[in-house]
Amino acid sequence: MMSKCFYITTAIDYVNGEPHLGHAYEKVIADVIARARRSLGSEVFFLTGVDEHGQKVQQTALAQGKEPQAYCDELAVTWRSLASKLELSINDFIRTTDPRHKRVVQAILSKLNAEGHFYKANYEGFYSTKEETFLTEKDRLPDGTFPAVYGEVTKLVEENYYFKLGMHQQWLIDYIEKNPGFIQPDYRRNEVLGFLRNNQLEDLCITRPSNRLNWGIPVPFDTNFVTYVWFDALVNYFSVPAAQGDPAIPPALGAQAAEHPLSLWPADVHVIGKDILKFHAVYWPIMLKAMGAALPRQILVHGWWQKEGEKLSKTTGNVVDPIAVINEWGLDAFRFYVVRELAIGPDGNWTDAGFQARYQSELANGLGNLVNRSLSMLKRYRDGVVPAGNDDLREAAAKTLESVKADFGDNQLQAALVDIWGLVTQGNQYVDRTAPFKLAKDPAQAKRLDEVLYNLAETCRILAVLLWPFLPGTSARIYAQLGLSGEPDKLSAAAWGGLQAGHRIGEPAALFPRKDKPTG
Ligand code: ME8
Repeated sequence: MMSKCFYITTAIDYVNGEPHLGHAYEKVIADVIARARRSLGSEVFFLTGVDEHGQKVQQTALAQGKEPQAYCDELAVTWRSLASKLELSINDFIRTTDPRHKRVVQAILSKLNAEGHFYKANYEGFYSTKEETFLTEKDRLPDGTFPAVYGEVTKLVEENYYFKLGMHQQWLIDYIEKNPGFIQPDYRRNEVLGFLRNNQLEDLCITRPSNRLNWGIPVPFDTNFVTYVWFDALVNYFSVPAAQGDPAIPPALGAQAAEHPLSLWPADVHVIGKDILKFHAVYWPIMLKAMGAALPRQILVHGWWQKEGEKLSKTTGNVVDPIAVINEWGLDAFRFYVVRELAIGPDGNWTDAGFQARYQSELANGLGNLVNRSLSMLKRYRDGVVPAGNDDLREAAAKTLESVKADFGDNQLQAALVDIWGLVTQGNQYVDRTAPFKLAKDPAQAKRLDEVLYNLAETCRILAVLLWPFLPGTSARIYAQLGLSGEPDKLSAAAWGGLQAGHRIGEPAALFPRKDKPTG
């Protein structure tokens, strides 16, 4: 029997955008969730990728004298390398120009068209190329202009296909009301409900005439049109399961035969930013309903980052380059800061001073110091050989494990780090309280020193296991310094008493070297 994977996705980034802190943050939180679920024992499928079609890509490619496909191929390399720089444990990387994706979009369009979900109509109005969206009089500012976010707005008259979205409005309201976990956090769910209750849902224009835009997926039943970018992009979550031969996806929706089919759909979590909530919480569920497919179990909405209290902006130079931070401070310092600083939901503010303060106090002086002094003392006083077991810190470790387990189940990543650092602090306080350096001077205290050294080494081992989803590199280094083989990737290994008397540890080394200079 094929068991259902825990299937988690991120938004697919616009390929022509600049990879920045916000993109890296979203991918890191999704990676931590994916690893946390693996640590809990689930089989996980983690998907990310890039969104490649649309007018902006077509225009920029043309301006650079390139074919859009060649232009996208170059950019996709940058995005893939960001994914590897962040050590994302992804199982696949989708590009919306992949043939496996295009055929699923086309299969869905054909089926929905055959079943009467579309109609053709004339549209007359305003269009923002920058946001790839139609605007109405309601979008104008009091002075009659359109907000700057829309860029240049042009007047258009054109014929297009429309998807009958409006008729599903009440169904969607009922669904969201009955399924409180569907959109999280709660205030985002309330925002969607408020929008749906107070506005008449308009039908969705799902095509663009190919004489205006040809960088898109051709509409299979009318080649004068290409597919609207969002109807194309959202389907990525579905086209990968279809390509993996998922039995939940019927052939009419593009399922392919696969030698080793995977059971993925419905997605367990779509991780997205707050700006694309409407697309995921309104359009996507209605598309799936029309397709006769199950809805994703959760849309998990994160907030937006600023830097030093200002909007991230390439033009003003107010940016955080995740790659530069990682090169200077290490990947785990970056992963730690973003997850510890910001819960999934509210907006966040990156400050260089805050980053350095957390590095110094929580990583270097907190975790790094605990592991380094615990293992160095074991090396110095007992030649690196683990003494017989003792239970001073057993209860503290067990309590931490229970809270972390619960946090993982609720995707409460920041809370899990707070809980784990509770144990780090207890470990450091235990060193101060028991003063092993004094015990070592008194031969009559040899047994007590054994007990203390055991508690410290075992706590370090458990910390490695608890930290694996967040700081996989650090966690592997702690394991190696403890002389343990294998990966600390299963939470079940965090039960007290794993270190055996007589085991010889490896070489202690600083996990987070002290840094005195500011970020550049
Ligand atoms: O919207 N802080 O792509 P995108 C946090 N292609 N997150 C941020 C952010 C910030 N300052 N800026 C952007 C798209 N993001 C579409 C998605 S999904 C089927 C198609 C997040 O490259 C943003 O909220 O503009 C989104 O979730 C992701 O980065 C990609 O944004």
